[in-house]
Amino acid sequence: MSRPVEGARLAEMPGFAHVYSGKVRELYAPIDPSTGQASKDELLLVATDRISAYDFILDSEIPDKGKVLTQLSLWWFDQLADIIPNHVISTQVPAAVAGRAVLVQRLDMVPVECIGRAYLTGSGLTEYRETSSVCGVTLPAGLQDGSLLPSPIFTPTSKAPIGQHDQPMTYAEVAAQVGGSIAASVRDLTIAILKRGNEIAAGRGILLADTKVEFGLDATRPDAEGNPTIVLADEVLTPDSSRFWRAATWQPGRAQDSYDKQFVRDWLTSPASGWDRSSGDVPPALPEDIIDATRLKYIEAYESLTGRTFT
Ligand code: Q0Z
Repeated sequence: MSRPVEGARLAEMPGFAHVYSGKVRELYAPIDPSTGQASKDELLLVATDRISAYDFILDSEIPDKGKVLTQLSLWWFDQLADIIPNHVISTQVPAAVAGRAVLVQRLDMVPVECIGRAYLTGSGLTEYRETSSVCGVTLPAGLQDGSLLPSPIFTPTSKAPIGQHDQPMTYAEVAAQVGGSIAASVRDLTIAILKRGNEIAAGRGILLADTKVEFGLDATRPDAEGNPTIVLADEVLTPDSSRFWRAATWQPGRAQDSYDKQFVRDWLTSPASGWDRSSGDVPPALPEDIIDATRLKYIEAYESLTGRTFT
């Protein structure tokens, strides 16, 4: 990574204890003023303006990216509310992180990256070319990069430590790890979320090729059989958790342009950047015009999907 995540932490967060740094987000726990102890029930999830490309966190930030993605996630949670409850408690957060943080219910996380794919690309395409299947799901012959799948598939991965790549799992492996009931639920929920996402996005000129969702368990809300309630956690259907493609230029048989990061990728791999992707060197900082154009892409995605103006 091109710089220590530690140095990117957000200062001035009295009343909150830093818990964890992700690649582009930070996790804090509210401190109970009466006991001085970090809460065990709530977390503050903060989206920064950091951006990754080609598996590097770049030195440049994209202004407003954290706000746009947080507001988009919140909008999607509402669109999905009839499918699954979500972890959001409040958007009343410290001024330092206004608009890009949410106070959430701390859950027992299901230790599986739940990936749904509506179109074939990336690691799914690589596995398909080697085995005619993805995560144990057999697919028809003749699919290409970007092909629409006959129906959305569940291709879970095991969570790997930061910096390492997640490993594909079969559905049977998920069931062995979390039990058959939770496995069937997270599989069906992942596909239902991706289907709803695409139903809504299609009318707005955007395809959601695939998405990663995370679920948590709320044992304080048992269902009729005594099973914990499954809750949608983390972010949902954002460009950081999903591949967004422009419907108008979708064309199977070639790599699709990324809706949000294409200017970044094109510049990094152009002679203008002076960067060699295969060198192992960290990528250079982005020029201002690439930063500005990318910021506008995130805002455009938010405004197209939600029909709202980003402020
Ligand atoms: C999410 C992550 C990061 C943001 C843990 N509701 C929840 N309950 C318990 N744990 C989590 C959540 Cl969302 C949880 N992550 C991923 C890391 C910033 C989200 F640094 N990890």
